[in-house]
Amino acid sequence: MNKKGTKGKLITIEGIEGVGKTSNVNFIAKYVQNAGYQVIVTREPGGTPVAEAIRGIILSDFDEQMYGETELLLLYAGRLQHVENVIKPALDKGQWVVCDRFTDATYAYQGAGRGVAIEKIDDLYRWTLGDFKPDWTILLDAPVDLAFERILKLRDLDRIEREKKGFFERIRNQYLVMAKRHPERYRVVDASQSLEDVQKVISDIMKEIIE
Ligand code: Z5A
Repeated sequence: MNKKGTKGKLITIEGIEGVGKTSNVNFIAKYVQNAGYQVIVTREPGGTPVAEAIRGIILSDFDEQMYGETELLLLYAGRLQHVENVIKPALDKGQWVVCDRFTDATYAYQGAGRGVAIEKIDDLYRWTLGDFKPDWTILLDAPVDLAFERILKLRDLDRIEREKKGFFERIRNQYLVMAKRHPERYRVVDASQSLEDVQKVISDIMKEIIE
């Protein structure tokens, strides 16, 4: 519990690569902090030493095909470590947690992107996390071409990012479907605007979340 006598809340930030998740996690955390709460920023895949090592495997190139199901199992091994060792203890202490990607990324990337059956993802979710879920999810949405234009100015693409455009179109679409399905926790931001404008919209959302 925090000073206000409440448990913390989990805010996840989602979207395809290049939409500005990393650019906005600290902005969101600052907002929470200014409202008087302690906050931690974390990410997936990753967030603990074991989960960061698993992230290394997920994003690396191997001279062997990696199946969508393999990615799924690796992601959930890391996620269990992350939720049990970092996220839940922080929430129990009353801290807020801002996480760059979380469970919805698996439905988007491994489900819609790789074509892994949703039932398999649901089963693993239930088995590892039960009914644990984010309190709020901020989806940064932008066209695939624009998002990749931003990324390509910065760095080389990793194993997953070298997939074809259709892969990312399916992922973007799946995120929008989930946002429609869960309006109580999703807020969608048009991430094709300038960073300043994106952050104005995020501030309005944070106001709603905090109050
Ligand atoms: N993955 C998965 O498959 N399944 C899962 O369940 C999970 C993850 C959890 C993790 O990569 C990979 O793991 C990811 C999905 C997969 N795919 N791949 N590969 P990551 O954690 O490194 O995530 P990422 O999406 O690749 O991060 P990113 O490349 O850092 O993108 P971003 O965080 O959304 O964008 P950014 O770094 O904040 O911004 C990119 C550039 O755009 C930068 O120069 C900014 O200054 C600029 N930017 C940001 N916003 C704007 C606006 N509004 N206007 C102009 N320029 C902007």
